[in-house]
Amino acid sequence: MSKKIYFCGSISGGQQDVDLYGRIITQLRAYGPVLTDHVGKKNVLQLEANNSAKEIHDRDVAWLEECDAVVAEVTQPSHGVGYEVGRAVAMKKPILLLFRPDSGKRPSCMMKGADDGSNVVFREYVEPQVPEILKEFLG
Ligand code: 6K6
Repeated sequence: MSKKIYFCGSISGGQQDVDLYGRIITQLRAYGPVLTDHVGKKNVLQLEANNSAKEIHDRDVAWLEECDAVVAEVTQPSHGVGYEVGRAVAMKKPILLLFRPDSGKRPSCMMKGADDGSNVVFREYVEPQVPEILKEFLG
């Protein structure tokens, strides 16, 4: 069954992982439309330049309401991603939080600790594991 997927990844928090986001989004498309595929594009700031912060916020919250599942790459800390995950938890959406320990970063307890063993899943991973992790979560 096709699912509408909301992908979260850092933009203002730093775009160093944008190519990885793009590769994850490409794999997510096998499960359904990705509402936020601009997050995986290097030129997202140009693509969104005609939208105000208010327009982006309100559109993204509406997409969160609309989606069937949220996948967030949380290795690169980002206020926006943390906010989206918090809103999605409150909406009781199925949420997959992906974190790369080999980044040398420490995961936020508010991401790792959000794992409830059912609706919210926090997964440490290396990139070759992405297909099996997505299959388990969305398949
Ligand atoms: C235009 C001018 C300045 O910034 C822009 C474009 N900004 C955004 N466009 C689209 N989505 C955004 C933008 N800023 C944040 N988001 C949403 O929050 C995305 O869905 C990301 O998952 C997340 C990134 O948050 P930050 O705090 O790292 O930007």
